[in-house]
Amino acid sequence: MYMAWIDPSSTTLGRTKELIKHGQERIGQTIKASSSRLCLYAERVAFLMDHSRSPDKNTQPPTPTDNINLGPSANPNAKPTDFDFLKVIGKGSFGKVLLVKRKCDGTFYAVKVLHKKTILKKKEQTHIMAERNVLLKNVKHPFLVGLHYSFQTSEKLYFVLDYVNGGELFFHLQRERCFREPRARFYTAEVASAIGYLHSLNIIYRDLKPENILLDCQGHVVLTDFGLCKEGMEQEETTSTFCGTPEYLAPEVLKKQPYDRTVDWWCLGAVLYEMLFGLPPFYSRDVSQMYDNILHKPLQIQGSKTVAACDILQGLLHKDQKRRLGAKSDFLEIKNHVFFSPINWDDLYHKRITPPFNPNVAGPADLQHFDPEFTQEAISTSITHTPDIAASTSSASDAFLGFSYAPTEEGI
Ligand code: ISQ
Repeated sequence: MYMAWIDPSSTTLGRTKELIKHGQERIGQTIKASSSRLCLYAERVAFLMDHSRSPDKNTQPPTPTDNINLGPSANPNAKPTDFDFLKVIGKGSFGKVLLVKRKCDGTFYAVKVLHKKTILKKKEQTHIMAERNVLLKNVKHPFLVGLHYSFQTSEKLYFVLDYVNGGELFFHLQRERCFREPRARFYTAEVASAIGYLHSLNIIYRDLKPENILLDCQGHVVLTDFGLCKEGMEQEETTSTFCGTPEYLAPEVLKKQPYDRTVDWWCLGAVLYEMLFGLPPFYSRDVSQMYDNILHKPLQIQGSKTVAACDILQGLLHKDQKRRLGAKSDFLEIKNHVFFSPINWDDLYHKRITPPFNPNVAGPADLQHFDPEFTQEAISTSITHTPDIAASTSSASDAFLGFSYAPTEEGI
């Protein structure tokens, strides 16, 4: 039973208040969302750990020194001391994303640091893991963040990624409230292209939202955290796991019913809707009301949007996954929708379309587009009481030599 609800977005003042409130809530949600993404990452790594142990060791409780199969990206010679750790640019309960500078050549990277221990606590979730791992696949696409290499110490995993400094799409969306159709179309097309590629590798992204969509220095889309995707599922297979921010949950995910790759097309619709209207579809500050809206409320499209935009939103945000746009021939259906008729997909893929907005970053270390909540945080911390031994040869002290930061509570 739900309490009586007056939709504040039905009045202009109400909608403005709602947008402000939503913006404030978003700051908190970015942190929660990061944590949910990392939770997925943890599941994946826990799976890897489970399968990298020998059968007799499988009966033993795992220890933080377990080696993890990081696949072809593993660089056994890399270590934390190779880098100067400069800023926190994202965080969640399982670890952080840090801006680093590699000492040998001065190159900036984003390094995702995950704690093996926290991941191991999630071990009970390993049954939801797919059979093969994204890390073991050669995933490379112009709109997916590049993984340069990875390494581990006894307690942590390090993923060395492209540093993308045009800011979160969400950051720009908050500043401008909403985007006009051509701009929204451009970002949606680049995102769809990346999702189509992941689907071609049997990877379901499943966690698409503005916080996961970054812009590079030219204004092209870069999706992060595809390493957290569900993968290994053939076209007809589904899964019934759940992780994500409620706003973008597809009805089947909410109902804990099996879902498939069409979940990503729902999320694409949710992102496009938010770009065009400034609020997610079915949004309510009351989470149970929002759940109810996602499950039962017909999609409402207000204002002067084109027929093509309304039609693609109706198609992508179809509550029945079997009737959703993309259910029959996946990315091809999206590509061929009239909303994307101005897009030349080949030019898009090759970045021959000039982005509609230039983030104007001064250089690779320019952090102006990142949330100060993250960037102003001192990096670490408890380096003295959580010594981390490089899994290969480095000593505990060696493992921390590269960290040029002030102590905080969690540590890197
Ligand atoms: C790369 N650059 C900036 C921020 C990031 C966040 C997560 C993953 C990769 C990133």
